[in-house]
Amino acid sequence: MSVVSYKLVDNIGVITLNNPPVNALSHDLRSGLHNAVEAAQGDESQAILILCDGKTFCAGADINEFGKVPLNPSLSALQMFIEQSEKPVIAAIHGTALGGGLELALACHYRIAEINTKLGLPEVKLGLLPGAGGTQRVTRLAGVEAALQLITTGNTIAAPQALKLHLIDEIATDNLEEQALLFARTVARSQDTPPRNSSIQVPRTDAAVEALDFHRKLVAKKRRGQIAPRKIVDCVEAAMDNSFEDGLDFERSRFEECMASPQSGAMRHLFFAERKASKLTGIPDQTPTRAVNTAAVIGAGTMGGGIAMNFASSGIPVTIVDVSEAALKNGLDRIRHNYSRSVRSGRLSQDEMDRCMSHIHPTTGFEKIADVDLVIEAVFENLELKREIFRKLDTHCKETAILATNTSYQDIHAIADATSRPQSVIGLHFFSPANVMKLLEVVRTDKTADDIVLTCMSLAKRIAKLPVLAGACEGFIGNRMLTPYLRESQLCLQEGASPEQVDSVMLAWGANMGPLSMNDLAGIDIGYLARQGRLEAGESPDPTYAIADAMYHSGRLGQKSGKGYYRYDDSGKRHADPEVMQIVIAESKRLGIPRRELGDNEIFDRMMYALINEGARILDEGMAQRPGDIDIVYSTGYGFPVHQGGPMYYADQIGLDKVYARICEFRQTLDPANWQPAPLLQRLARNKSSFAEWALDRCS
Ligand code: T1G
Repeated sequence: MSVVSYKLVDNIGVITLNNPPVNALSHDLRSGLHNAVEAAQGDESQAILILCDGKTFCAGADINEFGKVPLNPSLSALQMFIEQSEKPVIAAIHGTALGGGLELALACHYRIAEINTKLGLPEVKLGLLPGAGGTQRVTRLAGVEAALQLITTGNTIAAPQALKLHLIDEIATDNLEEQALLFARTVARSQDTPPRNSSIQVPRTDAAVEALDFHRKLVAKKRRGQIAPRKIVDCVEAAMDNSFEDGLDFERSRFEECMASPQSGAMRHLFFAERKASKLTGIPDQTPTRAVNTAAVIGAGTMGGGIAMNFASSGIPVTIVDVSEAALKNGLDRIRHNYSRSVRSGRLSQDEMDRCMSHIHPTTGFEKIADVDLVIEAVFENLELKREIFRKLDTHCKETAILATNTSYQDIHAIADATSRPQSVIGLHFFSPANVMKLLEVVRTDKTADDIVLTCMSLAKRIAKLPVLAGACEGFIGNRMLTPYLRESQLCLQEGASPEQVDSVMLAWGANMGPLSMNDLAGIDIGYLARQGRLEAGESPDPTYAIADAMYHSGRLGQKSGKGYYRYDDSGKRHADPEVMQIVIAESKRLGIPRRELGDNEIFDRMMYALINEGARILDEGMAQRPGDIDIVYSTGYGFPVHQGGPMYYADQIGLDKVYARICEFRQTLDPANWQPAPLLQRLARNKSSFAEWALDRCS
C-alpha cells in the first residue's frame, strides 16, 4: 500500500498521507508527497490540501533513518517545492504536528488545525535542532521570543496558542476535513498569490536582542552541557540578520553538527529506550489485564499523598487510608498545597484542581477499601509494619485486587508472603516527589502473576508515569546500583577527597548533582538508620560509612537540618563547610587511612564503573529486561544527564574492554572485595561486544 494517495475532490487536489504509526517523514513518504504535489500542478485542481490518516498529522523526520545515507528528496527540498507551488497548499492538522511535521506544515501556504492539536519542535530533546527551516520560519511567523521559547524547550503548544502566534491560520472546531475543504475552496476562489512566510523580514529590535540574551543564559543553566540549545539560539538570531536562504544554510550546518554529535546519539538512544521500556518480554501480549477504576493508598505522608495525586490527576478515584484524622488532615493539606502551587503557576486551572481534589477520599477505616481495584501501601520503611498492613489488606480487599507496596528497599517476597495471595502482590516504586517524577519501577516477585505485571505497566502510562520492570532484588534497579556508587564516594572521602571534589566530577559529566549532595537531599539519617537496622539484625559494622555515621552523630542530617556534607543558607544555597573536612580528616585518621591526592579521573571512574558493574550483574540476573531500561532509570530517576545516554550506554561508548580493564586495575589497587568484575561484563569485554549487542542477541 502506498503511503501517499491523491484524489481530486471537486476543484481541490487532496493528498492523504498514511504512514503508520505516526506518519513519520520516511523516504517513501517524502517522494510520494513530492510526486503528488507535482501531479496536482498539472491537473484542474485550484488548491492542494495535505491531510493525514491515523491518529496524528505527522511526528516529523523518521528517526530510524538518522545516520543512514540521506535519500532524495530531502525534507528541505520537498518544502521548497511545496512553497514554490503556484497553487495554494493547505495543511490540515490533527493530533500532533512535531518537528519535521510542523516544518512541513509551515512550508505550506496555509494551516488549519483541529482544536485539540498539539504543535511543537521537539528536536532539542533528541540533541538536535529543527533542520528543515523550523528555526527560520517560526521566527518569521511568531517572533524571536516565541520561537526561542518553543524551540529551546521542545515543548508543544495547543492550537489556540499556535493561532495567536500566527503558526496556524484557522482552528477547526468540528470536522477537520470538511472545514479544511471549505477553507481550500475559499482560498482557491480568491486568486491571491499564495503567501510565502520565507519572505517575512525579522527586525533586530531591542526586545529581540534582550530575548536572545535571556535565552542564552537560560539554556546555559537549564540544559547545562548540551550543545543543541545554544545552537538553536544562534539559528533564531540568524533569522534576523540573513535572507531566508542564508538562514537555512546557517541552520543546516548547525543541524549537521548536532546530528554528528555523540550527544544526539545518546538522546536518540534514550528516545527508543523509553518506548521499549514499557514492552514486556516473556508475557504474551494477549494476556488479559485487570480493570483499574478505583485505587487506594495506605499512608497519607509525603509519599502516599504524592502517589494519590497521580490517580486523582488522571481522574481515577483514590481513597487515602491513615490511622488518624490528624494524619489525614495533614496529608490532604499537603496535597492541596501542591495543587495550589500548580494553579498559581498556571499549569492547572482552579476547576481542574477542584476536580482532582474531588477524586480524593480520606478515611481511617480499612473496610472502606473492600472494593478498590488497586491498593498501594506507602507507610514507613519497616518490614514488620508493612507485613502487618498486607495481612489487613488480605482480609479486607476483594479477591481480584492488586496489592502493591511502594517500598524502596524492603524484601517484597517477605511482604507478599504475609498474605494468602502472593501472586497478587507487586512493588510500585515511585520516586520522590511522587506527583512530579515520571519514573516508576514496577517490581515483580517470583510469584507475581503475569496479568498483574501487565496491568501495572499499562496503568503506569494512564497516570503519566514511565514504567520500567524490575526484579525484586535488594534496591531493585536504581537503588541497588546506587549502593556501590555511594560506597565509592565515601571511600574517596576517606582516602583524601573533599565533598566538593567528589561532587564536582559528576557535575562536570553533566549530572544534576553529585553523590554527596544527593545524600544531603535524601537525608543522611535514612542511610544511618538502615545501617543501624542491619547492625541490630546481627550484621557487623561497616567502616565504609564511618564518615556518614560521624555526620549523623554531629547532627548533620543534610538539607533538612541546614547542614550535611555542605552548609545550606536560608535560601537553600549550598556552601562548603570547613567543619565537614575536620570530620572527614578525623575519620580517615581514626581508621588509619593515610590521606592522598586523588585525581578527578580516579574518583569518576570508581563511582561510575562501580555503578556499571552492578548494572551488568542486574542484567545477568534478569532483574532488568534490557540495558536501555537501566539507562532510563538513571536518566529519569537519578538526574543523570540525558546527553550521556545513561550509564550502560555510556559504558558501551567507552568500550567494555576498557571498563573491564579499569575494574581489574581497581581490584589490584583497592579493596578486591569491592571490585569483582561482573561475569557479564567480563564475557562481553573479552568478546569485544557491548551491552547493546547483547540486548539485540537476546531479542533475536
Ligand atoms: N520516527 C520514527 N518513529 C517514530 C517517530 C519518529 N519521528 N515518532 C514516534 N515513532 C514511533 C515510536 O518509536 C513508536 O514505535 C511509535 O512510533 C509510537 O510512538 C528535520 C530532525 C508522536 C507524540 O521527536 O513524540 O523531525 O515503539 O509510543 O505515545 O527537523 O511518538 O511502536 O515501534 O511514542 O502516541 C522530531 C517523536 C523528529 C517526535 C506519539 N519528532 N515522537 O506518542 O506513541 S526529528 C519527534 C513522539 C525531526 C526535522 C527533524 C511521540 C508521539 P514502536 P509512541 P505516542
